Amino acid sequence: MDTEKRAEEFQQRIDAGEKIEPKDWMPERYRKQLIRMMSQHAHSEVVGMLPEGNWIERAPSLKRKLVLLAKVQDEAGHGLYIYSAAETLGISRKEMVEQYIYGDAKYSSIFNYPTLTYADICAIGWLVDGAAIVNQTMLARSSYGPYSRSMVRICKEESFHKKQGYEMIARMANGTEEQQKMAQDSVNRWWWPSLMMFGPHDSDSPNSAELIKWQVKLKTNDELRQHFVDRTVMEAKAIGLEIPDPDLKYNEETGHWDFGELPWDEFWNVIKGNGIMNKERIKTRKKAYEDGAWVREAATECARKKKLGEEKAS
Ligand code: BYC
Repeated sequence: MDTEKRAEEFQQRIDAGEKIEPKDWMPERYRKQLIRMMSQHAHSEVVGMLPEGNWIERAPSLKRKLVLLAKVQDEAGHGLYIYSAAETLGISRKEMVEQYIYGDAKYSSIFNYPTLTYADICAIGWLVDGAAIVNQTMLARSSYGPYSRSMVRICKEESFHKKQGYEMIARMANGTEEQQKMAQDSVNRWWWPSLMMFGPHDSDSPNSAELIKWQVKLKTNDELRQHFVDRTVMEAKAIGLEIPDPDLKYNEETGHWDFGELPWDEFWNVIKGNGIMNKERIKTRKKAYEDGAWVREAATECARKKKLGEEKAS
């Protein structure tokens, strides 16, 4: 069958809501787009451990320390599920990780901001995991089977992360005057970067049209951002925190919250590698990867010997 006919049939399967599985025929561009997006997603989960890991030793109680430790471990797991799902597309984890550490593969802009106070950990749980879950709930219905299935457990865990973040920030917002100030200050700093997680406006998003045609993304960047704003404004109101946007206003006609323009120069600057923490994050990941080389070699050798032993015995 020629490629054009195959592409037509592929699109028909997508339109009928069928999942595409690793051994199915797929356009080369579909494979490439998925590798790009899934590997960026996996890198983000792993690098996302750094800003929060920074506070494990300084969490204010044993309970908070345990919760944070578990959350950070969950993020490592998410990275591993997504790397494994991406490997079904014919690329190795090593290649993906090295494209990121030594190349220019992207990861979420949000992790290039520093965590200055413990309130930032609360705001990350509420806003960053909150934004992630809006995006990932959609990705759980994505057309590529392994990606969508990897999202099921990830969404359950992210939902728990978001709830615990909201519980923590609510407590701070209702705490002492100093705690209230800390909570508000962290919301002021994390609000706009959280909105940036959804990517550029649809009109500036070169990948969206193709990803939507193939139902990798089922909603656009702007649609998801609006959904996040609508639900988060109400949550902020419920605990007495201000959203730092003078243009935020309920629109009776649309039934949505209108909001101000994002600082797009900052967004493009961060994804080009010039954010506050970009260099530090890459340096840390590079060191961890290189320090861990002997572990990977030992594990590979161990698996090789085990397989050899099994072959001899049979
Ligand atoms: N940051 O055409 P566009 C987490 C890039 S981690 C950096 O709209 P697309 C968590 C984009 O890659 C959750 N780069 O792209 C972990 C593209 O560049 P390239 C992370 C961004 O793919 C620990 C260019 O800009 N979630 O939950 O259609 C603790 C043009 O954009 C960003 C995911 O990764 C950005 N924010 O849409 C707590 C979700 N935005 O590649 C929480 C999976 C855009 O052409 N990914 N760019 O050079 C996606 O849903 C989509 O890839 C995006 C972008 C919505 C991010």
